[in-house]
Amino acid sequence: MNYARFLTAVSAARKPSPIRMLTELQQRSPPSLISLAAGAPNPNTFPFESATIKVKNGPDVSFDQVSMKRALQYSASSGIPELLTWMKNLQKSLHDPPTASYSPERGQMDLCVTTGSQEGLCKVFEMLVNPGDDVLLDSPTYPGTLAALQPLGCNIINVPSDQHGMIPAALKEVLSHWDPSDARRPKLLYTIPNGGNPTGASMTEQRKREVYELASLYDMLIIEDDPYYFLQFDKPRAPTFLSMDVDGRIIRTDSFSKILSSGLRMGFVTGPKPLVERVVLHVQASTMHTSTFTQLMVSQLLHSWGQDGFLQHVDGVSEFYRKQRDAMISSAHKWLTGLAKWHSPSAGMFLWMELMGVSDTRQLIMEKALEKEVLLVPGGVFMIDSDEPCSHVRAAYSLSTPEQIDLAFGRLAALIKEASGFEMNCPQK
Ligand code: 09M
Repeated sequence: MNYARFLTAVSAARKPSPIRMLTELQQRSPPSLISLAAGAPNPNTFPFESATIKVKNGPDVSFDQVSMKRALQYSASSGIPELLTWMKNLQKSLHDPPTASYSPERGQMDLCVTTGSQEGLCKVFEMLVNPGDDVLLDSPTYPGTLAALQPLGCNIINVPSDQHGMIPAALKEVLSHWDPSDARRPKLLYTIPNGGNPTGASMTEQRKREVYELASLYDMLIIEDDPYYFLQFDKPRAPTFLSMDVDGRIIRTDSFSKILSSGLRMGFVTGPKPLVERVVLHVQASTMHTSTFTQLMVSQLLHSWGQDGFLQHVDGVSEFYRKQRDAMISSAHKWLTGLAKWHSPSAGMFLWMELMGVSDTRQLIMEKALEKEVLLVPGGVFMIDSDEPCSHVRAAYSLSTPEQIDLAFGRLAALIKEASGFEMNCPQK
């Protein structure tokens, strides 16, 4: 693949910092090396000495005086080596990416740590999107994506989707406006393949294969934003775009937010080396690196669990959300039959509902819902054009108990009855 074709001028102009290169060299050298090179502070002056973090059902994560000094110091922009190695092995065993054995120029699988997948996504978009570029995605989508993309001045094109995500035939139809050799054809497609935010939709393997084939035909990159990968309720988990990536055109963002901690802010970008390197250069120029302390904390945990322990943990997490999903669906049947329409999600944390007789949910939620003590996200915030009326809402089943969910849907039912009755009496609305 010719990766240079995809880069913005800003990304192509990024150069490694000579000082950071020396620092990284030093970190790989024996302790006998005397370095007067790095401008790192002396950790002996720092106030923190050691730490022990209790882990549920497992050995403590502990920092003695030596490891604490490392945790409090600058580290490599791509991530600490032992965490990168652990994650690379995980990606290989979960996705077996064809690119793992490629040469770097052909798009060898590489990986870097980011401060949440949001940082990865934002930097990937800034690497690839020029003003005026066409970017394809299936709307409604995650507002954090729109917030990162829209200021870049691109033209976002919606690819129709249903409860199984992006529809390949619809993508084919959208792409038919260009010849596969047209220099102005779209370069980029973004999708959330599992437990989509906000729709809860999950793509089938067949759809992914068809979308990948179209991306190959038009030589597009695919951004696979998959924070809900481990929150799939049916096993085996669906094969990922990364697992199909014979060309080296997949950039995958993973997140620890839904399985280890959202506040620690840790995510990963996996993709072709020439592109991951550009993301790392951007990290180097902005945050420098994700917190060394949190990386070491997570790395210690993962090494003590091993892959089996990690997979056991995420299975427990997905089992929790499956029960929450079941509770929400059963309350939806009880209270919202005839008032709303929905598809039961097979992954993630969200139920996407169309409220019948409500043409736009924004006013309903912003003004009336609080009065009734129930809060949901109005669907408009997930749309490319947020001013378009939208009759959907997003309900998260992550935080509330089944009892609270039931109570909330009772309140929502009263709200819909009131609002739809009102709309029927006011046909001009
Ligand atoms: N709501 C997300 N989604 C969200 C949300 C959030 C505060 C976050 C998709 O933590 P990260 O950076 O790894 O996750 C970013 C991310 C990327 N991609 C599809 C996501 O859903 C996180 C944070 C308050 C509300 C939030 O509502 O949906």
